[in-house]
Amino acid sequence: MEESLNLKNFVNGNFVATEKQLENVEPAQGRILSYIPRSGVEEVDAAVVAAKNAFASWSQTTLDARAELLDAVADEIESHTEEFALLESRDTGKPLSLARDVDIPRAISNFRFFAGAVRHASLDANPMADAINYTQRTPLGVVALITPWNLPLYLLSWKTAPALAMGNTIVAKPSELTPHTATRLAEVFSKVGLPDGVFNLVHGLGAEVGDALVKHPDVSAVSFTGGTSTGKLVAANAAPAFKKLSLELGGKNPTVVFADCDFEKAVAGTLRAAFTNQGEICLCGSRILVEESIFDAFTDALVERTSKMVVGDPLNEETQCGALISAAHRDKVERYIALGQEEGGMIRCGGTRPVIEGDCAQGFFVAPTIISGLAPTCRTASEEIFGPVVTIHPFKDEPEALALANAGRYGLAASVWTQDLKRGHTFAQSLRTGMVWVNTWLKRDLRVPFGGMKDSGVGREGGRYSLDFFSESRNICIELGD
Ligand code: TXE
Repeated sequence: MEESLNLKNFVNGNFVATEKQLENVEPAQGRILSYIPRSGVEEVDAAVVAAKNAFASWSQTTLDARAELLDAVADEIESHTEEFALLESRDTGKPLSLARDVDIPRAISNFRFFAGAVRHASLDANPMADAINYTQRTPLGVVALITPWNLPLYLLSWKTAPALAMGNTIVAKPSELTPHTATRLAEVFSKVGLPDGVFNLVHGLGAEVGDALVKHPDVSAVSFTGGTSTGKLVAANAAPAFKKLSLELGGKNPTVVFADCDFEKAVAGTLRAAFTNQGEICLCGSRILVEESIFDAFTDALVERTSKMVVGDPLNEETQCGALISAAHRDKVERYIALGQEEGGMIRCGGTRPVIEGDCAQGFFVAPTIISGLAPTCRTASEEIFGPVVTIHPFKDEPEALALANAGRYGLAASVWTQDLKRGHTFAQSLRTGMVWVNTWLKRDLRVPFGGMKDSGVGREGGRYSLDFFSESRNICIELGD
């Protein structure tokens, strides 16, 4: 890491520096980790031109050739898993063990999965008595991929793999808070022989680089993952040119626990859903709804388990909860803890900054926090906090649980805990969320649709949904005559 303190953009196969730079802070230590380009319109233009020029030949390569390259990318990342995991952990503050076990392996499988998906994809033919229709899928051109800081490589690979597989060229803009693994990915592309200009990377601020990319006339589609208010801006900026748009935004996901659940399994699952990655995952279960008859016992068990979580240096193997992404985000999370108390809530555990000694003394840590006693409609219980803070609420029966779970502006994901399979099905089907897990959380199958309803976004990613997004489906009708 020390050699690469000044990160560069990657444009047309070359690493290029910019005059202006931004500081990149290591969240667990509160110190500068590296400097990144503060790019602007000029750098965006150069990257789009490179991508546009590369499109003509890349879009003509065979599916097999593209799939082979994706497999080579996966192999290359895999042989450097530990290096990628360390970069991700230092950039985000997440536990190294989590980056090693989840982020990096999932990024690798994204490349392998989409290599396989295009190899095995088939298209429709719709015969008529005197003609035949067949569907063709053509790439879109230059696509902009804008990604957040919570799962940097995982989410970038989730978009990059299908975009390349379908023959598009890319300008990627990672979060300015987590530039490292995206830069390392550019090196991998270079190493495996991806033609120049097919993948370009422009670092910088959202309001500068992201904004210019979304508005660029030669960008055909925008795939964005980030906050809901930024998503609104991106949608407004993309609309005048009718760009294809995929928005994966925020959530305030309910975890619904019925009295007939497997108690131990439900406590463990609720804990995982609440605090994995410091609660900084759009899918985290931050509104815990528990049936009245087990509410006290469940809350006590959850509080006990949460209080024992190891918070601290992400590089320690036993750490379960690392640092939050930035001082500003830590402050925002703390404001919600204060608001929760003003709104009448009781802090059942956490609520403070843990004291961490050594290198991480100045890191942005918040202890995992559970708040009870709040009205389910209050701000703390309905706005996205995106940190290790959850609220817990009792419900009396299934209709009330459903009304509470479906309340609010978001509709991303939910998890439901019950041993009654019929109830699991019917309740899941009545939820207004893009994804529902029953008796589990964050179990991922890369073929299934991923995305949200309401203010949680527009469009679906995953499997054929991603392949559809990154291509135009066209019909060709051939008259066969009598
Ligand atoms: O995200 P932003 P932020 C939520 C979470 C968090 C809040 C804000 O609640 O507290 O969003 O986080 C780029 N045009 N999520 O401010 O700003 C930006 O540079 C184009 C949920 O960090 O949405 C980054 O690359 N792009 C989420 C990306 O957008 C712009 C994950 C996301 O940053 C832009 C992260 C603009 N005008 C935060 N402004 C999830 N769904 O998982 C910024 N960007």
